[in-house]
Amino acid sequence: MSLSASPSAPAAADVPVSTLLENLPAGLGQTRPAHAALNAWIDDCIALCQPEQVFYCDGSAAEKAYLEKEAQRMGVIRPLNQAKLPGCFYSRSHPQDVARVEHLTFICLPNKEDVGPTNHWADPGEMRAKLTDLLRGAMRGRTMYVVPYLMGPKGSPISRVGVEITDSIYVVLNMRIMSRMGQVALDTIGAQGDFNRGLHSTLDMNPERRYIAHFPQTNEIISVGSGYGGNALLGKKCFALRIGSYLARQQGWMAEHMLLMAVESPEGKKHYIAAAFPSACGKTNFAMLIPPASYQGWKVTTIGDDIAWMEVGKDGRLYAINPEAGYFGVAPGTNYKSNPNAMKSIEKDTIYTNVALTPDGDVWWEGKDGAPPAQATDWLGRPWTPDSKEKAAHPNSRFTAPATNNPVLAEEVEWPQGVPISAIIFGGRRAGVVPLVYQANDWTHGVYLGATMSSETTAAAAGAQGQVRRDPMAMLPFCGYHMGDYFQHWLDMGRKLTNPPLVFRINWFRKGPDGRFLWPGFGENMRVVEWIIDRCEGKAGAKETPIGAMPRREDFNLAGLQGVSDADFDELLDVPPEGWRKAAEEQAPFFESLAPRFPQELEAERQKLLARLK
Ligand code: GTP
Ligand code: SPV
Ligand code: MN
Repeated sequence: MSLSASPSAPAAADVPVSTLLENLPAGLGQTRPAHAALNAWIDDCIALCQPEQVFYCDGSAAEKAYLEKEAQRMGVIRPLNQAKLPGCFYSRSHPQDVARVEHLTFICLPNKEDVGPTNHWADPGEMRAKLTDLLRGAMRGRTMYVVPYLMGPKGSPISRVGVEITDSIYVVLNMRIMSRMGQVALDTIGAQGDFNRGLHSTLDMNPERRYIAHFPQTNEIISVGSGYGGNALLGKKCFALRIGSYLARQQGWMAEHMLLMAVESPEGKKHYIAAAFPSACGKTNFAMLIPPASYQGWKVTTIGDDIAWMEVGKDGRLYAINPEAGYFGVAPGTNYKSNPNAMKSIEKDTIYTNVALTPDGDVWWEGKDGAPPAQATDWLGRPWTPDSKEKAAHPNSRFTAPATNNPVLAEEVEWPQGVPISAIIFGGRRAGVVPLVYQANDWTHGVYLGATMSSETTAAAAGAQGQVRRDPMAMLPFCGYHMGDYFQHWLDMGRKLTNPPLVFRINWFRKGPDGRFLWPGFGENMRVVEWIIDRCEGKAGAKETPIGAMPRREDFNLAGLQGVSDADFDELLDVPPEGWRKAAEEQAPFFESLAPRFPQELEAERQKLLARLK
């Protein structure tokens, strides 16, 4: 966390742990919650971790001002150029703590079979014992922060509360952007309401002592050894997705890695779309899309950019809320051309992590607007120039920005009942084979499309990049139980949905033989949205293909589109039969790996596809 972390050989011991809070204003951070079970758990954590100080967060403005000042004094954040970027701060993580760590992420259930082959399993008792040892006295000389947070709109039956206990002031400052943090959460649980318990300590940031452990049966998370992103901001992937998906199956709802957008036509008709793309595959960009100039009168607004919690409404439709209150977005590639609304969202009150710093206190990353700065300081604190061989910003460098900064934030974000979803989109990053867009024949076929999704890996997780891997529903790293049971849950939800969303598959990333993206993407993705909405309204035509319904040229709005030749368009929508036969055949071992919990209905879909491809 140090801004002066040695770039070449970062020894864990060099990284200063957060020091104690000083000059604590009277009355701030000292009010214990009025919830007996919460207090008992806090006391257990204090006894175990032995902090020097405990700070109870209330989410107030006074608290924010004080903690920002203290975090600066500790060297955890530094102010950026306040004339250019008011309220913005710069932060660097430990050089070996820059992304989610899937190999160190565990689901702890008594039966190994219940987590399935796509998760790492640990025995709950053994994992708890190991982490208890690591946490014993871990906060000596440190401040322990108690961070209550509400996931979802106030008063929503779909919303849930978590409490994160952490020794990282950086985590506190991020959680207060990413969630509805403080008193509102305590008010929601009152004296005895249910809440997720999340205990987090950075320890000494040593990757050898890093574990992200989930205990779904007790609605509990313990995370040690990392201070970054989804590893440490426990409301996000740990609670909202891994624990959330487990609770959702038990309780009959859905927790998904999906953006939520509202699309309004010139006639004033609104549709809500949920879309699951894997990490760093375009959710934030799509959620903030600006329609091209030829789309006069169309309006896209953002409800969420990463996570959706959904349940069946009385009318048999699927209703969704965004549990989050901010964006933890990928910085590289974000610019005024690709995503102007994101750029405006990060102009103020934003924390930038692992980007590059310019001499005038501004931030920079690969793919930002304009020429690269003549000189900068890279994400490791080293001098950088455009001639440097290495990237200035880490590929998984991120901004943390409040959703209220978004110029196109949807008014619906606060709706307690959520928004009714017209269409679900699954999308991956695939250079070949998968067309720009096609439609599932029905819900079951849609579940099959989600279940068979694969995508090239990105910098959002530690490990090799650009390798095609299966990522069902973009949930591979986030499903808190057996993937076969998860598919069955999707099918079961379909039976409860008398008016289900239509399901589509998209791919913005298909490449031509010359290696160039065939589709311009970003704002132009509106053309695909229009076809999808017109399908929902029964207006747009399509051709039936073995894989699903696809737009013909005459069904698709190409007016004013530049840079896509007729040949490009044909290739974007090409369904190479050999490639598809191979893909369908390669699904068999994956399906078998999930037996006996793999739903036969999805194997039947695979057989039908193979028959249609003959
Ligand atoms: P997480 O926050 O990790 O869940 O990622 P995300 O799904 O929100 O991805 P994001 O929108 O941040 O995009 C990640 C990368 O994909 C960025 O580098 C974008 O520039 C790029 N990208 C997004 N949309 C498109 C698109 O339509 N076409 C192309 N070619 N690239 C895109
Ligand atoms: C992702 O990886 O899907 C993210 C970033 O949204 S993190 O919060 O680190 O999981
Ligand atoms: Mn994500």
